[in-house]
Amino acid sequence: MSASQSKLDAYWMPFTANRDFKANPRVITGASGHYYTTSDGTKLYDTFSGLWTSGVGHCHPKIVEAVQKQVAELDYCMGFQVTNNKAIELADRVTKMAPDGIDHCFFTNSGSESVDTALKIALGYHRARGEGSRTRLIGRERGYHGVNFGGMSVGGMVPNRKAFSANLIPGVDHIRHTHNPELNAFTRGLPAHGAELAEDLERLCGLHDASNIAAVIVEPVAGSTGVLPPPVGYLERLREICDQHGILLIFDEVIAAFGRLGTSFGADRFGVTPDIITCAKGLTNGVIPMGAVLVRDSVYDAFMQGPENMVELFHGYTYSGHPVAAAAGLATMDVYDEEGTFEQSTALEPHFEDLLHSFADQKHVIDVRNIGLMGAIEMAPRDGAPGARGGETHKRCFWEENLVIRNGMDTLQFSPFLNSNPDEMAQSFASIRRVLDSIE
Ligand code: PXG
Ligand code: PLP
Repeated sequence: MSASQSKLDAYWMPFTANRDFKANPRVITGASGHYYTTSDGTKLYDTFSGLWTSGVGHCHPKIVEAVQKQVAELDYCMGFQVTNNKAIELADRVTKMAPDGIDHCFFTNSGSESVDTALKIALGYHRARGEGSRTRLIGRERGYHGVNFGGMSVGGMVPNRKAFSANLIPGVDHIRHTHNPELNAFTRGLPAHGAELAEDLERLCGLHDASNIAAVIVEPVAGSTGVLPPPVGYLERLREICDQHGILLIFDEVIAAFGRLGTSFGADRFGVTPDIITCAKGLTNGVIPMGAVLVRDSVYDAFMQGPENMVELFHGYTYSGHPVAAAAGLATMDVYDEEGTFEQSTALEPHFEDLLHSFADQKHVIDVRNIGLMGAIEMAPRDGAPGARGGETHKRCFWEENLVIRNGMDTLQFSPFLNSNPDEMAQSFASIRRVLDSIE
């Protein structure tokens, strides 16, 4: 083992095949705009804008400057019983962007923490209103809600759950996922078939009685499990059923929020307003870890009862509302406004869609899906070796085409920069085509 390899051995990498990676590491040492650089100075185009995080590009000068200034001015301050000016400003800013009636914001440090916070808020809300029997939480198959125990339990990603099966939180059910390639393969935008799958929520109301159900959590577009846009009418129907039965609807917008769908929130794109929105990633352009849970007034107000000297929600993180993260968030919101980032995203969508769907007749490709600047090209798995084709594509793009792409098994996922240059975007897909042309 070389010296540099043994040093690498200390680092247990997240969601990575560690031994395979360490045999031939792919290490990034810098970034600027739409490119990463490696230690030998190679520039790599980033087709995933970080990990769905960095919509306005890496090391954006305005955000870098705001973070540098803030860290020298107020590095940290406790968030319990006192707070800082930047957290206050960011909560105000983000709730003003949110759909009408969603006027309160609780800060976390990640998407996973946002999800677990949202689930606790949902349970606390019903209890505060005297409906403490509402304890059941409903997720959806093929949902991803992070890796903490609550989010993993309502999530529907089998590999993430299977090793922890006996320890998932109790009282959770799942409605069926909406992915139906037999009817919907190669759809541009929202699939026509599947709105009726929302009725699965009615089935669970019938099974448990709605008086026992607290909340339903879904991603408006399932991201990590391969970009699954909601069927036409599906989210509307979920909203109706929730209203009918007093169930809270949570949209997990860790990916969808902040321009990924061309709007401030996925809720705006689909015209369906949930009761709670979770977000992270684009909140700070990925520069400093931060997440948030945005709630309707009626949810917040339910907690603001009882003696005024008492803590209303026994929950919070050491770094909730961290001033440096909040400063990064404020600068990110400034950039979104000043550069018209969400309009840029909307303008790029047809170009991105055409590029993706030009792979429809590529060998191995069995489906192409997209909405906003979220896209997926799904390849058939090799016989007896699921994931091998996608993994090889990832590595060959990196080594041969100087391109960072993301694969989930044999599905290539794309999260282009919201301010991508259309020519660079086209070149990145030409590189991927060269690789796919020669892959078995
Ligand atoms: N909810 C959703 C909808 C997400 O997409 C999380 C929660 C968890 O966020 P944190 O910040 O705790 O990771 C996410 C995160 C992928 C990929 O390949 C997506 C995520 C994370 C890792 C990989 O699509 N999304
Ligand atoms: N574990 C211990 C021993 C702690 O003292 C704390 C916080 O004070 C935590 C875990 C939670 O850490 P955080 O607030 O950063 O999530």
